[in-house]
Amino acid sequence: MNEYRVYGDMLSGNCYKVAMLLEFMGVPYDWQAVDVLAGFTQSTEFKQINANAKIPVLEVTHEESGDKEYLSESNAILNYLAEGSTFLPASGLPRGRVLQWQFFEQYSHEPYIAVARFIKLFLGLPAERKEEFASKQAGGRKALAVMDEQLSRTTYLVGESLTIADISLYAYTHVAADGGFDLTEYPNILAWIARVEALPNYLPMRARVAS
Ligand SMILES: N[C@@H](CCC(=O)N[C@@H](CS)C(=O)NCC(=O)O)C(=O)O
Repeated sequence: MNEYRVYGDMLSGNCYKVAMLLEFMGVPYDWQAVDVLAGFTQSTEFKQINANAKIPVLEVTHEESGDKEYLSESNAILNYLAEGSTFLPASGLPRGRVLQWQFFEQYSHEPYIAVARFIKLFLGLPAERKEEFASKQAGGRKALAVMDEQLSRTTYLVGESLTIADISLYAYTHVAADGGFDLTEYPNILAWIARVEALPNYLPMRARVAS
């Protein structure tokens, strides 16, 4: 079996997605904590494994050769790891819909909800970023409404069982309050969050964060 190491920060939803999937799949992995605020992602050393200087990065050590390869972009990592499992439909429209939600997450959800959360929670809402924080609210609410509508019709985002589409969107949605969003306006999202959290091997975001 290949060996996996994840370079990440558990408070980053993009990194947490990867840990969440590995736990759901019961696949062993090593977690390498990276401190973004301390600037490690910008180091020459780190840029050798991701020229784009961002976490998460998955390190894959091949069983036979011992060679190491690296994969970045959280949703690409989820697709690679979930291949052949119940978390990724094998083909056709269900597979297309997983990708639909993952592209939605990166373009219409994360740039609003994750960025608002970063400005408020990590930077403490400094005066010079208050306008930017406010500008994220409408887009974030629109994304949540789109999800809530889908979840009024299906148990999970793509049908009746959990896929990596849910993992991609759960990561920042369940902590959207950190970015100033009121999830009580979205009852179907709240019910979906409770369903995800009741699944076997569910890993809470704060599981590996020192208190
Ligand atoms: N599209 C990327 C986004 C990754 C990303 O923005 N990572 C942040 C942490 S959440 C990061 O590493 N920031 C460090 C930096 O930009 O210097 C993904 O989904 O993996």
